[in-house]
Amino acid sequence: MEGPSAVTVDEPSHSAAGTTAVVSSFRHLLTRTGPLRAAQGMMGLNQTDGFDCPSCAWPDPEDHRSAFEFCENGAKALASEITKGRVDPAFFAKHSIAELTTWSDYQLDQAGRLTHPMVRRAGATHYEAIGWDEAFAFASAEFRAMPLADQAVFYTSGRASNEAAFLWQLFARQLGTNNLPDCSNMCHESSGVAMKEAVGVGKGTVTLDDIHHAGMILLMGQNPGTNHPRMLSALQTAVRNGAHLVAVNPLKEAGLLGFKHPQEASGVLGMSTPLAADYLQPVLNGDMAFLRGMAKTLVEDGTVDHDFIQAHTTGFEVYADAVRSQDWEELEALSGLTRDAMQRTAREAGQRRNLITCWAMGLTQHRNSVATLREVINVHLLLGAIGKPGAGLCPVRGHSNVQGDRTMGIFEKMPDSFLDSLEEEFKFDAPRAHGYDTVAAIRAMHAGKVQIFAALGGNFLQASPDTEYTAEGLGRCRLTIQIATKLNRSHLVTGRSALILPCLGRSEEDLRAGVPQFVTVEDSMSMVHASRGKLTPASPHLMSETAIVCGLAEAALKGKSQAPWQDFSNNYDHIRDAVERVVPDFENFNDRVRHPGGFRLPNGAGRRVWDTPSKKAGFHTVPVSAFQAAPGRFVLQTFRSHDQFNTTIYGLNDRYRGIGHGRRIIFMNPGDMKRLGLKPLQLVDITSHWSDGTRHADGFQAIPYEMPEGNCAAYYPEANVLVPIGSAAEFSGTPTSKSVEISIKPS
Ligand SMILES: Nc1nc2c(c(=O)[nH]1)N[C@H]1C(S)=C(S)[C@@H](COP(=O)(O)OP(=O)(O)OC[C@H]3O[C@@H](n4cnc5c(=O)[nH]c(N)nc54)[C@H](O)[C@@H]3O)O[C@H]1N2
Ligand SMILES: Nc1nc2c(c(=O)[nH]1)N[C@H]1C(S)=C(S)[C@@H](COP(=O)(O)OP(=O)(O)OC[C@H]3O[C@@H](n4cnc5c(=O)[nH]c(N)nc54)[C@H](O)[C@@H]3O)O[C@H]1N2
Ligand SMILES: [Mo]
Repeated sequence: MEGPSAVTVDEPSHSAAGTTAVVSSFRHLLTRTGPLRAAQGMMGLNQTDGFDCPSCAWPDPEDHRSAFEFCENGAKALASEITKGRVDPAFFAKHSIAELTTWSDYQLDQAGRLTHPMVRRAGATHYEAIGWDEAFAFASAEFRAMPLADQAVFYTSGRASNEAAFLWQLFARQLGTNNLPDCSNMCHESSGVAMKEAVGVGKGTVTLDDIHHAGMILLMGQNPGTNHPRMLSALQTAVRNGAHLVAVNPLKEAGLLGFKHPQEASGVLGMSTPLAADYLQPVLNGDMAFLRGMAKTLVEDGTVDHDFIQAHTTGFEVYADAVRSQDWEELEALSGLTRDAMQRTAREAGQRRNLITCWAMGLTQHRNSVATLREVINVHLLLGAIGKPGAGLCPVRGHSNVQGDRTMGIFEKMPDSFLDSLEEEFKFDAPRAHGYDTVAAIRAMHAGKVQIFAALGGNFLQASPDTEYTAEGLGRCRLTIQIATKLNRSHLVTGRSALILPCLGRSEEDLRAGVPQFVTVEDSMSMVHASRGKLTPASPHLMSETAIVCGLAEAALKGKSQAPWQDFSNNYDHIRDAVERVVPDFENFNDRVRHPGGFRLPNGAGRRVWDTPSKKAGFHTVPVSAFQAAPGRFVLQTFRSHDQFNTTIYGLNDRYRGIGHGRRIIFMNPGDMKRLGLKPLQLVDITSHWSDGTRHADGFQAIPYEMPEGNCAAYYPEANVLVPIGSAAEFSGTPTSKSVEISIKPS
């Protein structure tokens, strides 16, 4: 049941997981598939001879995997993939595209798995079935008719395997374009930019063992109870080993407060391990000021690590001067936190030394995100808390293989060294001009500069900012191609013609010429390992992502490419051999990845080797900033409920926050609601404000929730219509999904 009258509100929880989570996992699996398939699926999840969980990128423990190495939300992701429902040619004959656009994202996901390649011919009201060869020929005719290679855009979502991603970027570059936007542009791009500049590597520097042995962990802008539930057992171990956890989040999130381990007796009995020893609630985007306050304390107390700073860094003096002259009133006003809170946190870190900072979208999706993350790094450099056991930087990645896709070359501006190796391996001239990132791609589509939009997974329309603007852009393409497992809104808002190319999911057996294949992925801590699907595919007509990319590329590049697409398609070892020759650090790839658990890619900063122009780690000094709304307006963040994976909506509840049966909700500070004269659950209309005009989302229900005054929260993707296309983070281009200026009025 959906709709305003159905929504229920309860007290938020004070801890995450426990047996309720286990019950919820089984319920999702059993209601969506048969008991046998559910059991088979769960047995394969995250085992060394099984498949990688299709949910988040948190790493698997190396030594002590339990028989059920998964979490509630991993089980939901699996249930959504192995569901009984089927979206087949009869489904498309029954439902016109116009009709399907009226379905909610939840209903679209519930419809089930795509079974056949489908085509929407120009002017058609319905999709119709098409054979694979004909589909490849259809696409290839459009590619060949396209005047310029840069009129094609190749999007990638972070669930694609390394093998599929490597071939996808090869296809794009052999066609002649670097237009390779990906979900990372909307996700951790700010982390990559800040870290690459400061410490020479765009990836996290810690291992799971470091987390277990940290002295102190700062958890900033992240909701692990929902989005990285397996992280909670690592945090529990850290706490038991004596770590001091500090949560920094405008909202009190259950998973940061406590954890009931579902596989321990105490957890089953409902006893929770307290996690955060200190819980700080800054205003949205107040983090940079908070971190500057920590830095000021460390510098003024003289508790910085002078030896480390001397040996390993540049820019300390300028930075130290700036933090000394910074006044506390400004930091308090911008962060919404007290001087005492900043000093307390800094002094704890100064004593414990071994600091790990974990962060996710609460830090990366703001205008000043790169500067904020440089401030995280500044604090670590002051403490020498990087490149030693139990200390370092931990951007917690989203999609299960988003980090691997980037390693494989999914990036609109790969370095020349990569392009040189690619050219040598495949004997062609790789394009050198940078391509479009996500926002640039949307703008180009809107301006009519894109003829073909092709997506390797994902839901570009719903994930992107400014839904209506993006929809108009997609509508201006000649052809849109979607390689996907499940039906979503990006399949319904199409170019003049459209293809849906249905692929195998992670959990499904991938046979090529009768031989089972496996693929590889890289997790948030740079572990590369194999993933082998086990289950019978949802339909005999599905192809693997890898084989689909080969089919498309071979047809579209005929005469232009000497790459052995057939060999790649028949045996993925050939792809890995090519990766080994092109991508650094993949020596003996095929051998090493066959070892249980795989191997870890080296990380310079993790060993205090700085791959920066100065060969040192860099302090960064810029004025403190925070996004503030005009008087009478609010700052809105768009975030995830407990029942979704990005744009895939598994259910309509948000259990830990106490919300049932609804998603068109805006969480508000209770005092703000009073001032606007709003009652709980009252309907409101929201307007967002940006220099290029206003955007509207009507009929949201206001719910009082403990958070700083002036701040609000609403669910992604429902609130994406409000995120302005023009509002992107400086230096990383990430849409500012966590700081949208809005006004609210009763409906
Ligand atoms: N089950 C499930 N798992 C997922 C996903 C999913 O949708 N569902 N998505 C995956 C993906 S792609 C990603 S990127 C990750 C996302 O993981 P998260 O980043 O945890 O996801 P969000 O829901 O966007 O949560 C943002 C959190 O940051 C806080 N926050 C917002 N703004 C600020 C701020 O300015 N400062 C601070 N300090 N905190 C702030 C919010 O209150 C919220 O707790 O999860 C991954 N895992
Ligand atoms: N307002 C707002 N917008 C956001 C965010 C936010 O916090 N707020 N978060 C951003 C973030 S962090 C991210 S990562 C992006 C996510 O952006 P995307 O990665 O584009 O979106 P997803 O919802 O993860 O994609 C789901 C679709 O992927 C397809 N799929 C699932 N599994 C597979 C598979 O194995 N293979 C293939 N080929 N397809 C598959 C299914 O068809 C499914 O419908 O959204 C961003 N957008
Ligand atoms: Mo993400």
